Amino acid sequence: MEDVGQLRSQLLAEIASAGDLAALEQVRVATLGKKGRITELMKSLGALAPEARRAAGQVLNALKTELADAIEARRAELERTGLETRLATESIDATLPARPEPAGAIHPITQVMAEIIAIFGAMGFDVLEGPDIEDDFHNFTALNIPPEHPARQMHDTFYLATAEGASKLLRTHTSPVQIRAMQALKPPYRIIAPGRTYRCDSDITHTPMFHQVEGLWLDRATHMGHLKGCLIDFVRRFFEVGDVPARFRPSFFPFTEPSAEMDVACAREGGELRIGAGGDWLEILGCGMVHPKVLANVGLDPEAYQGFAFGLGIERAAMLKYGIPDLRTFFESDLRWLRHYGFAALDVPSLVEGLSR
Ligand code: 2U9
Repeated sequence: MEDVGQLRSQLLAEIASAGDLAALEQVRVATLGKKGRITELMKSLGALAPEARRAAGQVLNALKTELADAIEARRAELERTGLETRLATESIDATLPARPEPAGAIHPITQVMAEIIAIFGAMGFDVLEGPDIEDDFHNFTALNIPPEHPARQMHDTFYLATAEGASKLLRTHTSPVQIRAMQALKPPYRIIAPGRTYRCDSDITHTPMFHQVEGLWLDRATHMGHLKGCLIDFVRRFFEVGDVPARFRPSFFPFTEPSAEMDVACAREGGELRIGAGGDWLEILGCGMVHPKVLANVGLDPEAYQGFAFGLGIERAAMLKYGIPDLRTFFESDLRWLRHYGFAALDVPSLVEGLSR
């Protein structure tokens, strides 16, 4: 017991003199750890006679508790003085400016979509959105593309498996947005539908997901002249050219009659494309007068209403305007590409009331 008294004084002194948390931990392990002094003593109790074992056990247990408490108290003290030291010696300069955030960039798709919306918005078009997952009626049938129509092959469609059997699909164009609008609204209206579209197609000039803006102007007497004026105005503003020779080439779409593709004059000079003048033509978009059958399909009287529609690919528009050579890079998520072709946030499109006015 005398030895125990001495050991107690010694260990309490070691605990009190531990100068930091690491030194205290060393003392704890050497005292109460698996091979610590107290632990070893506890193990040696087995050799004693039962009476002596009980008495010594009580003393050692009390000592163990006392030492554990002392270690805890010292730990709390060291933590508190450590914090006080840091508060006394370290300082924060609250007047320093914030570190600059890594600057993000607006993706060219987002930028061009905003530019197109700004131009048509200024002409009085409203922006509408619809679901990416569509049904056969809104994506095909209502647009005068019945089940066996060869035009369905123009759209390599992603079909979704459904329990009901009625197939759902990823919209192959944004036209179903206009169909939904025509079912819900009473003409006259001017609407554009920008958004993601999907076709099962993948090569240098096709990605399975791409973006379109389609437009629809429906009234009682909207005609081909309105179509031409509106789209020529759009092209001038979008490409920021004062004037641009344009031509409307007859074409075919099941949902428009007549249908046309719009070309603008351009010049190709040493790999550079200049839009607005020159001896070459560049296809920009498709358009036409809404087919009477499409009007009838949504319950409108084709004798009472008529209007024009158009559609253009946003990636293609971005490539032409900003000289981006490869379609697939739009979706590779390469930050170096985005830093090169992206736009600063709040970079207002130099548009709407810009050069062409
Ligand atoms: C309704 C009626 C008519 C939308 C139109 C086009 C012509 C067209 C293509 C351009 C490039 C799609 O992205 S692209 O491959 N679009 O050429 N789109 S007319 O006509 C409509 C739409 C909705 C109710």
